[in-house]
Amino acid sequence: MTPVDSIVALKILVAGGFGAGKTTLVGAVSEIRPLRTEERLSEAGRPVDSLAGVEDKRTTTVAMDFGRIDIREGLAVYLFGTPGQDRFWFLWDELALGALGAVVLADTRRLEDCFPSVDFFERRGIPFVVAVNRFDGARDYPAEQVRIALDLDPAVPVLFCDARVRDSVKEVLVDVVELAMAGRSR
Ligand SMILES: Nc1nc2c(ncn2[C@@H]2O[C@H](COP(=O)(O)OP(=O)(O)OP(=O)(O)O)[C@@H](O)[C@H]2O)c(=O)[nH]1
Ligand SMILES: [Mg+2]
Repeated sequence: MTPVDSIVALKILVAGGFGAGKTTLVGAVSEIRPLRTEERLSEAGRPVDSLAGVEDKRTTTVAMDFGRIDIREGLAVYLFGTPGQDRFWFLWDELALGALGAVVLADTRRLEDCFPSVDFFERRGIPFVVAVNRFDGARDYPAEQVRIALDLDPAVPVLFCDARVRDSVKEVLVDVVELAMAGRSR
């Protein structure tokens, strides 16, 4: 067993637009019971937050999601999922404190919703990957097209995942961890 003092813990943020699947992703991969802060969506939010594509969605994250996974022995990842609604932007700076990397979850049916997340991490120099969450019925776009649409730096990896599937999410996290570590050793 790895001695406790040699366990490395990394903080990774999971961001992206409203309803992109952030809470789903943290829940799919976490080895502890994830902490959730879901509140019911109200009628008042209907004109503001589009539910196109996720019509069954009943709740939204109002503070954060929290989960943990051991990527390999001695390397733990603490996952912090951000709230998707714009009115919770004030929480982001605090959530981002100490984050070594991030996943920007994208839904190709409304790619523009992840612009603010991309912008946030670019400005703060936090390494991130863009992970396209493959929703059923959404058109598949090649990674290069997603990169162009989001005007991403060539160094930003574009990946594909299913936020509901543990192994798929784990692969994304391994890539973020590698990216974060490469950045730190430079
Ligand atoms: N078909 C499909 N549905 C998904 C997938 N990921 C998430 N969903 C569904 O999409 C809806 C939104 O998922 P959430 O995980 O709540 O999204 P979120 O990004 O946390 O939402 P906010 O916190 O409100 O921004 C839920 O109804 C999920 O069941 C996916 O990969 N495929
Ligand atoms: Mg959520």
